[in-house]
Amino acid sequence: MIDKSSPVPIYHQIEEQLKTQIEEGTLMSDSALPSEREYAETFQVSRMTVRQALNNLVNDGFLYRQKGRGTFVSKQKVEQKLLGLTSFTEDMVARGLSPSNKLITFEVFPASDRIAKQLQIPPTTPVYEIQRVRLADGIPMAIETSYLPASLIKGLTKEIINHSLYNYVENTLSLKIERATQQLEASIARESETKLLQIDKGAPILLISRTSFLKDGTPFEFVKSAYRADRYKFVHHMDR
Ligand code: 16G
Repeated sequence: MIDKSSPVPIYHQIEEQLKTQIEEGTLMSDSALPSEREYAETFQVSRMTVRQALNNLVNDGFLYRQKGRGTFVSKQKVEQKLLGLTSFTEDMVARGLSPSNKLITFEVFPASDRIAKQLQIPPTTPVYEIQRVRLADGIPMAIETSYLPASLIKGLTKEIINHSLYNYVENTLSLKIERATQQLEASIARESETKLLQIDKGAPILLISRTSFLKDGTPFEFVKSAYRADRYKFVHHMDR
């Protein structure tokens, strides 16, 4: 399995093999890896070489270590294509994952200047503030805080928001969602976020702000989301 005459360093060949096994599911997420000694015997290489390969895979997020317990396979990230304008519910269902929500805040309040500007409404216009933890197969993926003009997105309830906002907007209110502009930046989890996302303080997160518009050009939502960087990656395609 290892080609010692290859110009590719042996630790790199081991890394590639383990990555393939992770991607193909031969090495399942959260399963314990064989010991360095076992790998050294299997690959007929030194333990130092195995350690170097495993260290690199830990640093790249493919594996994680637990003190006194060993090395384990990380969960694969959810790949989000930045192509169409889709909802969280649609994205998860398309991947065969089961979406759920944990509602944190559901209020109506007068829009601040900043939110009014994003939604192109006069300041103090009533807006919903809805904060949800969004989960996939029971694992928290993101905290999403949405602001929606109350006079436009009429009749929202906690029950509706516990399912899909976009489904309600399109199928019940019969409004046509057309486009959105989105910003994506890196950050570090704050105390309040670590609890909701079940991650360590200082863990990396991806911050997204999105303003979405109806067909007639009216902004109907301004959303700020914090995604777990260990569980999510964004992929986009570019034509030239
Ligand atoms: C996505 C959108 C969010 C939208 C939500 C609706 C991003 C960054 N955000 O999470 O803007 O409000 O979907 O989801 O993609 P729902 O229909 O499942 O409630």
